[in-house]
Amino acid sequence: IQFLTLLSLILLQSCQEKTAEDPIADKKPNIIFIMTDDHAAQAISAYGHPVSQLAPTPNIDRIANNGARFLNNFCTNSICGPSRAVILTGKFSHINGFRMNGDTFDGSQPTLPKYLRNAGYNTSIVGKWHLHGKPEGFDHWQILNDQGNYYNPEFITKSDTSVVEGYATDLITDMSIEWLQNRDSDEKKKPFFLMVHHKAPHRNWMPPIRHINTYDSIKFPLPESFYSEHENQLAAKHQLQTIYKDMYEGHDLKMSIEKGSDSLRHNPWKTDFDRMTTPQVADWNKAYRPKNDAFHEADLKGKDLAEWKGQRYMRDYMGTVQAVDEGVGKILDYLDEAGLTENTIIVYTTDQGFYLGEKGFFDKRFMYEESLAMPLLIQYPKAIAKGTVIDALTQNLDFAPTFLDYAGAKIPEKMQGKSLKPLLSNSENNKNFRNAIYYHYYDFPAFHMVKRHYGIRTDRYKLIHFYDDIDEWELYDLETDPKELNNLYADQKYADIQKKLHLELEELQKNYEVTEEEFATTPKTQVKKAYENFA
Ligand code: SGN
Ligand code: CA
Repeated sequence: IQFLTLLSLILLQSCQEKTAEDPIADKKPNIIFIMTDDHAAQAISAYGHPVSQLAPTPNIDRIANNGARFLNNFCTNSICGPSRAVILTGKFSHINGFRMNGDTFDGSQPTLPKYLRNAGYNTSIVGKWHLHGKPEGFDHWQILNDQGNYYNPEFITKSDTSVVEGYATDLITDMSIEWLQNRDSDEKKKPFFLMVHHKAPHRNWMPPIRHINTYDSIKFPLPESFYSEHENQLAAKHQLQTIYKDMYEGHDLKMSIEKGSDSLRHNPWKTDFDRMTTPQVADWNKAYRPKNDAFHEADLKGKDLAEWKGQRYMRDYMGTVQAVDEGVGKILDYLDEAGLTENTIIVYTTDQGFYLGEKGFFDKRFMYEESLAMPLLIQYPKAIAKGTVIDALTQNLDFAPTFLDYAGAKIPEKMQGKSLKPLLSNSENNKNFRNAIYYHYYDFPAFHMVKRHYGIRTDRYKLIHFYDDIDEWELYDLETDPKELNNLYADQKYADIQKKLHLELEELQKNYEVTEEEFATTPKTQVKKAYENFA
């Protein structure tokens, strides 16, 4: 007994010492949530895809190296506003009510910033909001007007709306750091929750002046499926988001009308360029004029022209990504200097995945891998081991429960996601986390004309139903066909798997409270008109 008493005294003392040594042991973590718009995992070097190795993102990779990299993180609805609404509520689109970009977010509902504020957090959002209406639950907000612009964007605050001169990515980074620096002494007593929401690398991919020429000498490998004919993929056949067919030659590809001119070809939304200052325009034209002149001289046709467009797209896209990466580096450095790194959870993600020429596409929306996947990197030195790799099936639905869990707050039962904390602390096995994910995209008829669809993805298979003006099922075996080019639906060899997936899909819909109302269709005349409008 004496020995045991001695032992427990030693143990008690070592615990006390540990607390004394570590003054932040009981402190709630700060949370910085950095989210870009349309950043393909293929363009983040931590994910190892070949194109990213030619345009690395060393600062974003710091988060992966310091913490965890998720390999199977997905959105529930691959489009901007809906993804943001899922992140704020921890609920699917059909529950939070924001199904497509034109909807207005019901700000009166309970949200992550409101819960965190109740848990004692100082809350802030800087950058893209895109949910219409004003942000609620934030002590401070400074948001882009609607989609926002790359150059000299308009910012809305509680007190006014004004144009701020500069480049959006740099402005959002600096405003975020300024907010951290300028918190008053009362606010500094609280942990913070800061959402840094970039516009980049969203269309129309305007790089900062310092990166207009960064990738000129790089030839990015274009995906094998660049010229896919979408065999047995009816919805893919009818989309309007093919790089070499649907990109606007002026607005998107910055192609001039003729040699020696700076005037752009098709450029329907002039405000992206017209808002630039005279010096910005001069620098811009100085960089693009020689490249465009060389293009005119080459007089490209057919596949050569398509590939030139692919390269111009990649170079501009990667240029916008470089500025994001620099901004992430600046924030990480600031946290280091301010001694905040140890007690801050830093997340890097994007609102949905994106196409860099796979299947010939740009944009997102489809339940195919590139647009379904959301890169997700999380560091928290106190609780996440360096170099952690997580292959569990996770979703943006899980973010809100995760942050509440780390904040020591109760996770509301109505939230439909699950905390990722057990995965990150290695206490739950990846395989047991979730059997399958559910997806539903609604935004049709709309820009790019991707038809409505819903589906299920397991660790190996994917079943999708495209509906509205069509009624088509697609089935993929991701192990044998990771690029999803071979639709196996109705293939007898897969009959059992297909049946099982149908049952699992129904089960998910039941569990997530999906009702018949979610499958409404559009009058045929309206669809026809939209195809004409967007063509
Ligand atoms: C804009 C873009 C589209 C894009 C949607 C939705 N056109 O309309 O290409 O799909 O936003 O993007 S643009 O020429 O105006 O940029 S989202 O990320 O906001 O959902
Ligand atoms: Ca987006």
